[in-house]
Amino acid sequence: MNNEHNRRSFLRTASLATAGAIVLSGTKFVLAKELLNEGQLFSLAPLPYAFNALEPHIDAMTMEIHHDRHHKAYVDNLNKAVTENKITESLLEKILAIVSTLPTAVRNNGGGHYNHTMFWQMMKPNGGGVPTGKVADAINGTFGSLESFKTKISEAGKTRFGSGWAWLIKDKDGKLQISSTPNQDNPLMDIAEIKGTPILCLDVWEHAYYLKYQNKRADYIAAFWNVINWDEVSKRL
Ligand code: MN3
Repeated sequence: MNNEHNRRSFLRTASLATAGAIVLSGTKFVLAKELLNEGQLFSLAPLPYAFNALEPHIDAMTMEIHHDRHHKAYVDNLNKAVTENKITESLLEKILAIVSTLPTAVRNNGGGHYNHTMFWQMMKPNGGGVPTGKVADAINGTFGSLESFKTKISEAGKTRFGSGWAWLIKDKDGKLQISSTPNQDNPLMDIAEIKGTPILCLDVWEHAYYLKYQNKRADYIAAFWNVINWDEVSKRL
């Protein structure tokens, strides 16, 4: 399938979508620019806590570079890609669901923006500890114990070759599953091997840990459990 074929398929999808949900055509570039002027493109939210708030587990310099440079670059490049490709859909989830029909820049940077926005929420100062209530019940019910669950997510992160993410997702049958994705792919994408709603995510790119942990990804993953935000996991469950 060539790009032109993919583009035509996408246009058909677009025309079937709810009016105004997706606008993509050669004549709609002006609309994309209008949205840009109105500030309707994607934006980088501030980190919800101070850069040093996760010390000593995740260091301040890593957090600052990770948020202000890496995440910002995904947002800037996503905006460039949606403008160049005349995509005015503002719901990132909808874009990710048809990402196989779109240019690679949308996949990489749309995923990068979605994943990092979620990842900042996955951690909090004085996080960690053990989950209670429905999270504890769901984890114990599916994985047997918290320790077994943590081991499985950690393995998914440790064994992801190169760069990527580990996930806890809820699949279409409501079943919890652990998966991992390469690069900035995520379980909302139509190209994902295992699809579902993201409940928990863990960034295992080197930029997430190299300054403090160098090549010791396992140590970084162990530290993540000391800052995990179980309230956020609960909200997403
Ligand atoms: Mn990252």
